[in-house]
Amino acid sequence: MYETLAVVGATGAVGRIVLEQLQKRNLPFKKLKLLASERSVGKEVRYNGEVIQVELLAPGAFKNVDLVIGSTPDEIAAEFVPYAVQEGAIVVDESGYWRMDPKVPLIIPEVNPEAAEKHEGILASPNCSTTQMVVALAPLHRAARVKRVVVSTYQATSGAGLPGSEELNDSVRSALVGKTHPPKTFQHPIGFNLIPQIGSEKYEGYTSEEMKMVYETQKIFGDNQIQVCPTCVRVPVATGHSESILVETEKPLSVEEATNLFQAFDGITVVDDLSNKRYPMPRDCDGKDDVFVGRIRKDISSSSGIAFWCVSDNLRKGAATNAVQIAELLMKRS
Ligand code: 11C
Repeated sequence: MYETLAVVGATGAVGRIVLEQLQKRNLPFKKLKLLASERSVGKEVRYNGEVIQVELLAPGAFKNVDLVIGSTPDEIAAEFVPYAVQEGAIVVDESGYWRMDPKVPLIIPEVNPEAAEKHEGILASPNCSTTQMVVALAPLHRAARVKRVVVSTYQATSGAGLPGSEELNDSVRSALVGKTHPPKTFQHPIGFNLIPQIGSEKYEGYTSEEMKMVYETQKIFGDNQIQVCPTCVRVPVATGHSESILVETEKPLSVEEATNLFQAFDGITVVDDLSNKRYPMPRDCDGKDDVFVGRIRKDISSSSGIAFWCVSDNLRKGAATNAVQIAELLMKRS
């Protein structure tokens, strides 16, 4: 039984959606505790008609807490997760810190729910750009085994949290009056620009964000043979990551087969009607929980490839929704 649930980082961009999702999905816990850094302590948050005060994230805060959803930067997760587990809680962590730890399952409930059965107190939710791609690839992988993926991302500024969203607004406003807003969160001004760097240099000219897409995809599918070649780009869009994906499968798939597989998969909505100008766009996916797929077409450069376009709200399925679904999975099994 999970009677007491704690949300860490409840006042952040993702934390707020975690609370919204908990209500929407009506998770069966009895008591909710909200934890955050000193800056947010004492803030009042409304939940299901109740007012809850934010408490300090510190050792001792997890006594009598059964389940935690953590939505914090990596360095905070590195510190609080071990003491939360020591105090007896199970933690669903959204940060990048624990994902590749061999003892920590990395879960997308529609894709690998069985991995949640074996854990030592920590379960991780993947990076937003990985999650939407893996949800989209999952039905193709089950039917025809994915061999290779070439992906280019068009990632929204809210991926960098509230400071990223503010910097987009400031940067666009400045550019409109012929000025340059000095960038702080991003490497360059983001208004009317694209930045082909997310994260720091990590491996052979690929960034940390790009390598997350490689390693996390292999871990979730449990298949280190899947080859992923990513290019991650920050774009001046507030919410909703888009991805251009080219996938090669062991068994070739027709466009019709791929479309049927996407349509039958829980969590995917297909929007694909080029002649009527219908395809997924970030502005239509903002605030929705599904992964949207469109522009499904044959790879005209090879015999075993399918190309498609994939959009999802990075704060929802890419973060809050997936974490709440993991919590829901644990609760259903208890
Ligand atoms: C971005 N994907 O768009 C990043 C944000 O590992 O959870 C999420 C980073 C992570 O900037």
